[in-house]
Amino acid sequence: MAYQNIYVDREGPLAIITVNRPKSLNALNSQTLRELTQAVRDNADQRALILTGAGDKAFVAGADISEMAPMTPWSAREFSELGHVVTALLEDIPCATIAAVNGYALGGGLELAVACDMIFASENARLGLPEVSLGVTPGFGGTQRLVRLVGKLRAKEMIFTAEMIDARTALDIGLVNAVLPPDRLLAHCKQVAEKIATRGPLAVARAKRLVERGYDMPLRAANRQEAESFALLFDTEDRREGMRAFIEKRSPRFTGK
Ligand code: DAK
Repeated sequence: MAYQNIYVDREGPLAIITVNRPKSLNALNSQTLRELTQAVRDNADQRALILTGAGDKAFVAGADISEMAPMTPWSAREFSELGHVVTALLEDIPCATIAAVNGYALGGGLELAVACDMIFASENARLGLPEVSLGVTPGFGGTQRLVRLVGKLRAKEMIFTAEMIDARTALDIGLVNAVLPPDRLLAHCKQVAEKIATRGPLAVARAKRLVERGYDMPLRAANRQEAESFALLFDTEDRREGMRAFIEKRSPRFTGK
């Protein structure tokens, strides 16, 4: 697929997907959502995937309001589905996903970020769910994922007031992992991604699935699932290599088998 609104850079085990519509602050129209879905799918076998926005002003300033304005309830439903597909995919793929929030992350932009495994923000980032100021609710999972990250009280305040918060406040409420100077953001995300890429790929993928799936399960069932995964990984070459490397005091050479 030739992309018009995003670009993808592969750097060894990492893929960097950049939403590239800086004139509209990287707003997500349906074409961009389709391209993102394709790019995430095509790069799911990389070890880590970084999502960011082009330019120095915005990660993604939300769903494209000019495309949404004339929508009927039916086309709005279809549009919402596109957002749900890409956000669910980000949670389902085995590789780690990192949002590099380099400016505004609003509405659908924040919803995209909170579907990633980690969020790093630049000092100039502003995050929010302004949908109710447009007369709609968040439509790409914002009412659900944000609550799980920051709790009901904070999420409701953000959703009901539609106010943006700055990067420091986002850090204080546990919405981002860390705040970096703008010129250090991408390098930091790459560092974290490269670190993850040195770890056992099957173990990282399993751990991601356990966290995602276990979150909504009763604790006992989730712990049982964890025990089963742990046991299954004992039958892998990576597990043997990881433990052998420790005993031989060298770095492991994981093959994903
Ligand atoms: N969509 C389209 N264009 C956008 C945009 C957006 N979300 N955000 C910015 N732009 C465009 C502006 O219109 C402007 O275009 P020109 O006038 O230059 O042609 C250009 O980007 C630069 O923006 P500004 O001139 O406004 O820049 P400022 O620095 O003054 O302000 C801002 C930056 C981010 C504060 C401001 O642009 C802003 O408030 N933008 C809108 C942010 C927003 O409300 N985002 C949430 C969108 S709603 C659903 C499905 C999906 C959703 C909801 C429901 N269902 C089906 C139920 C999702 C909803 C959303 O994400």
